[in-house]
Amino acid sequence: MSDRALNDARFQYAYAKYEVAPPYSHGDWAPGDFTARLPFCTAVLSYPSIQVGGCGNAQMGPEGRWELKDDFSYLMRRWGGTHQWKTGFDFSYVPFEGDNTGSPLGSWTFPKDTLYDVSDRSTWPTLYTNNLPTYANIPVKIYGTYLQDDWQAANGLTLNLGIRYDVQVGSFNEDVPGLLAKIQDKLGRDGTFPYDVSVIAQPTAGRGDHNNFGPRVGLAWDPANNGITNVHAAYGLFYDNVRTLTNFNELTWPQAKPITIQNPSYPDPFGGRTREAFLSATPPTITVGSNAQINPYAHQFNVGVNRLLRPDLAVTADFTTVSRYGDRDAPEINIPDQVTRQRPYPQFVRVNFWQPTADNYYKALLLKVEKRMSRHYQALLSYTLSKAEDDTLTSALSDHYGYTKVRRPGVADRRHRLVASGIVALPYDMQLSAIGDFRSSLPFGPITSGLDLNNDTLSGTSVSAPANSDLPAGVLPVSGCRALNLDAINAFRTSRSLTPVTQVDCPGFANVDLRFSKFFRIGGSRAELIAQLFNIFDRANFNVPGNNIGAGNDATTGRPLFGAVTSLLPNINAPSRQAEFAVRFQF
Ligand SMILES: [Ca+2]
Ligand SMILES: [Ca+2]
Repeated sequence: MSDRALNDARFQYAYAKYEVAPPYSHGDWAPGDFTARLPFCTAVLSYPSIQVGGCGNAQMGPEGRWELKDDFSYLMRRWGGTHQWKTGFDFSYVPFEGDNTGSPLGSWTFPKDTLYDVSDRSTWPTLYTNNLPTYANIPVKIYGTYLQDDWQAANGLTLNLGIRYDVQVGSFNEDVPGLLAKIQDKLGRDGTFPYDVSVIAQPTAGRGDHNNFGPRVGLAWDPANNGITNVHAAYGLFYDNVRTLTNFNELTWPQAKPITIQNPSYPDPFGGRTREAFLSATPPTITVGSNAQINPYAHQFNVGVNRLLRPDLAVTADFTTVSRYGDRDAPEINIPDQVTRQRPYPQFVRVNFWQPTADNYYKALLLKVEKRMSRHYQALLSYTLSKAEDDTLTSALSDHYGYTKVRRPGVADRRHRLVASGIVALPYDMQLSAIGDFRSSLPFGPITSGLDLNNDTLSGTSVSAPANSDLPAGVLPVSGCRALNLDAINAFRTSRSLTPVTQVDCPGFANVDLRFSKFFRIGGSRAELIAQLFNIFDRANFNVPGNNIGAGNDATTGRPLFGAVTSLLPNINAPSRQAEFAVRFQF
């Protein structure tokens, strides 16, 4: 617009669709159109070692995005220095629909790898579930706007000041009756709640989150203004998107009309009744969102210094903290009163209630020494000291009734990580490089199998994996390889005539790769011969150890399987030593 002002306007349209089609159908259908898919469905038969049947988990999920974005910047030399002002807005309309075929012909769980035999009770199914196909349409409007100033206050001193405002409309199922009415129009069925959920107590009258102001400040300072030392610090408040896929359950349970029967009769689980007749006599399990749900938000803080020791050698130290609040917890709020055993809402069985009480914390110190390529070699050494914690509700503590908020290690918490790499340029166009990656152990979450030790009707919580069942008193979620209470674990094991655990494996990770290459010139083209060795020390990098406190012993070693590693880490580049040779031509 001028030599000081720049405007940048953009528009985009994007479209994506996930298609999980029934096996061999290669099908592509509109979401909510189940007629062509249902003939592919059979009942699901689950045996301990194999599952057969179903609808192939068929799901159709188209999502579009219409985005309009504008950024305007203006350079100003006044007010004590140079200011680069920037402001703009970002608007997106995101239509998103999705469906799920469910298990309309039912799903049976059998206790043995044996066919059902009417005369052998040990082959009878233990569980029957049935969910009808579901559909939801949750379009969202996303608005963002900001103002920022990059202010060069003096030579070597830059300040960044800014504020951003974000709001998402539609991301909180704000209008449940309206959304259900749209489903009714689309499917011609089940668009209204068959049960009145307005009886569930809500902390606020309406839904939505409109106070998402995010201030940011930053500073970069070169004290001598000579490029040798740089001190920087920054703070910001950031807001996360709510993923609408996670909002489906509040709209789909009325359509799914879920049925769960323990120890069902086979092959007719309803005992001669129709599905509807069976359902009408059974209180449902429902999902309700709290009106107080918000966009999760994070306070991020960073301070650090870089310094050049020599023109080719630099050191960096950075300290970062992230405190993130308001993510979704889903406690079951209809557990019986501990004394009277009455459920607060007797017309329902379980009431899964989404509320913004899941928090997490991360802090890290990063140290780095970097030597640029000179005198035929370069090298990098970086070390990270970090701690990740989750602070969420769990019902797994057997000495507490119902839910308790517990701060414990995050599943990806690694305390130490060291990465070293280097490249040496050899004569005759040859090059040798190596990288080593060393990490301390991950934590793991001790579990038990389906136990309700505190009699709150919940055998743990599935919200914060991997706590999926009540833990013995004194054992905390995800405390394996951290503050594990082995005495409490062994008290539990001894009471069940299991061998006490004396050793818990906490595998670290170590890997070293080597790469050699030589360049050739063949006429006018160039070739590179490459030899790579991965995991040169043939190190076995194990996954976290067995976590079931009630596990028996290894048949060979006699050692309890709890605390013993039995498998390698998944998805690692080189589970064992590997060599790779390649030739690359450039022409
Ligand atoms: Ca907010
Ligand atoms: Ca329990």
